[in-house]
Amino acid sequence: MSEDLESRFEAAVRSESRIEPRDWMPDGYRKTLIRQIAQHAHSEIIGMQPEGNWISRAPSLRRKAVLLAKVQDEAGHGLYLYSAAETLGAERGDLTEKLIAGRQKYSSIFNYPTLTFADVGVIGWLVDGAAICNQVPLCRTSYGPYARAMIRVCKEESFHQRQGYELLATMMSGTPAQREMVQDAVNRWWWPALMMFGPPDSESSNTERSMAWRIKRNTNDELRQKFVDMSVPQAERLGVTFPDPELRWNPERGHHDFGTPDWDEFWRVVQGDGPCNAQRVAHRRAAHEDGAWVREAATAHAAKRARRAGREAVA
Ligand code: BYC
Repeated sequence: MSEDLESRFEAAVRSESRIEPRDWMPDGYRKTLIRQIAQHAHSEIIGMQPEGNWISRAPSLRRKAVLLAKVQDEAGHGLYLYSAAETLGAERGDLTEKLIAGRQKYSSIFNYPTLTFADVGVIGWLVDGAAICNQVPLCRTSYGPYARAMIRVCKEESFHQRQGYELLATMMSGTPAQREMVQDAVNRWWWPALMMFGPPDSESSNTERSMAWRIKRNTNDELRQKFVDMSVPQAERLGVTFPDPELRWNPERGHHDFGTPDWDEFWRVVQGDGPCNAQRVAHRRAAHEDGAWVREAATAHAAKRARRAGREAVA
């Protein structure tokens, strides 16, 4: 019986059918999805902090409104993703507890500080740009609710990327000090953006299994290369450079060659020892604790409505 289920599942994955919440799935598939989707959801929620830092100091009302809307979109992405994880039997409260206890990860990129307003533009351009590269293929991931959430997320992320690029283009047509500010932000964010795609394929423990299940559709290195190739002409157009002396077009490969990110730094950040890890998690913990009364009130209200509906059904 279980062999039957397993071969039906494998055939569905091979034929590019979607696996839906009520379908049978192997335990490892379910666990891998919960791990990846939870990490993704946590990234969206923690990712509100670095940019949120600039809402009260945005240089104009227009920039403030745009930034507010973007940060709010990230909260929405977190909600779609926690909901997708719930269809697999995970509980959102439990996932949040794991995040603030340091037992689940979130993207390394959000452990770096945002020092100037140019960082807001560079996050939109490069961080959302990397997220798009990573997430467009996930619109074809094998698990239905995750794939459907990704379609909407990607539409919003591409809008975010354009707002970042537009902000930077405006600053680049400003004063020399503004141009320097943009170049400085690019210098600080370029390597961490490349690290968003995960460790090199040779060190990625999950890629092979996740690709066989069609949860991941590309390897980490394939997506990193795509991101570099996509970003170089955009940087030229903006008038900034990337801090990598090895970056150059390779006509034989038809791709850009580029240097090696500092993988020791990556693992330090992933293991909790980046510039802002402690601050990010402490802020999330405080927000969770401050929101306890809202959750209690919402639960009590839902319970009361359910009791009333029950009484009415009996009457
Ligand atoms: N940071 O075997 P690997 C966004 C972990 S936010 C931290 O390659 P996998 C946005 C990895 O989890 C962008 N940890 O893993 C929001 C694994 O550890 P565990 C977030 C990382 O899962 C606001 C170990 O390293 N996007 O969009 O096959 C504003 C070995 O790695 C990182 C997503 O989450 C990292 N960078 O592949 C703007 C997309 N990289 O779990 C933008 C969905 C790796 O075994 N996620 N690790 O303990 C993915 O596509 C995959 O999870 C990854 C990693 C490509 C990230």
